[in-house]
Amino acid sequence: MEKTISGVMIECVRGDIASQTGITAVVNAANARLMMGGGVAGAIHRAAGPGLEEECRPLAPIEPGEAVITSGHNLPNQYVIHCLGPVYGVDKPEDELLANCYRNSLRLGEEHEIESIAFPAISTGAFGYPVQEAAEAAFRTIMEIVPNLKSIKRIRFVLQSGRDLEIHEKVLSMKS
Ligand code: AR6
Repeated sequence: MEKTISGVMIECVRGDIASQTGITAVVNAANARLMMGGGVAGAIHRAAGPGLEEECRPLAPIEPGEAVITSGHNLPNQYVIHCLGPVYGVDKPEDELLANCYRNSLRLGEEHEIESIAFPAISTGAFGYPVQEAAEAAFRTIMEIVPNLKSIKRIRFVLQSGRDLEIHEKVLSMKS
């Protein structure tokens, strides 16, 4: 599913965040140490190779809501934007911290004049954020920012499961 708002195409697809060809930057649902982890952080680091951890080391630790940028190493993308999502029920206010992940990722993307960016559903795995609530916060934030974007023309959400894809498509379809 896709939707164009203020000249920016926003789309939801089912897939693997580590195999997004044709996308300038992919976003990592990182841990504070910016090291290999499970889920998204495992897939991204495995595909990128050990050079990614090396580049990340001096940038860590990061705080919930913060984002940093590195090159993509062996990924098919020029950049990886690493952000630390909130742990649901622990890092508060979680909706604001999650919104900061999207704000800071898009800001870094604009600073590096990227054309396209792909996000996973940050915080909805190991960090326990309910998918529907996370999708509401993500799209609400993106809709606020989209009119101000200059270089970013495409925002893709990459969901691992059919259920998560369906939830994101439903939430996106209600936004304008
Ligand atoms: N591609 C797209 N989505 C994925 C993939 C993938 N390859 N793998 C998992 N997902 P998570 P978090 C989905 O746990 O909740 C890590 O261990 C997954 O189904 O990766 O922010 C780090 O080291 C879920 O919906 O990120 C951190 O410690 C979503 O991506 C911690 O987990 C996010 O799941 C971060 O937790």
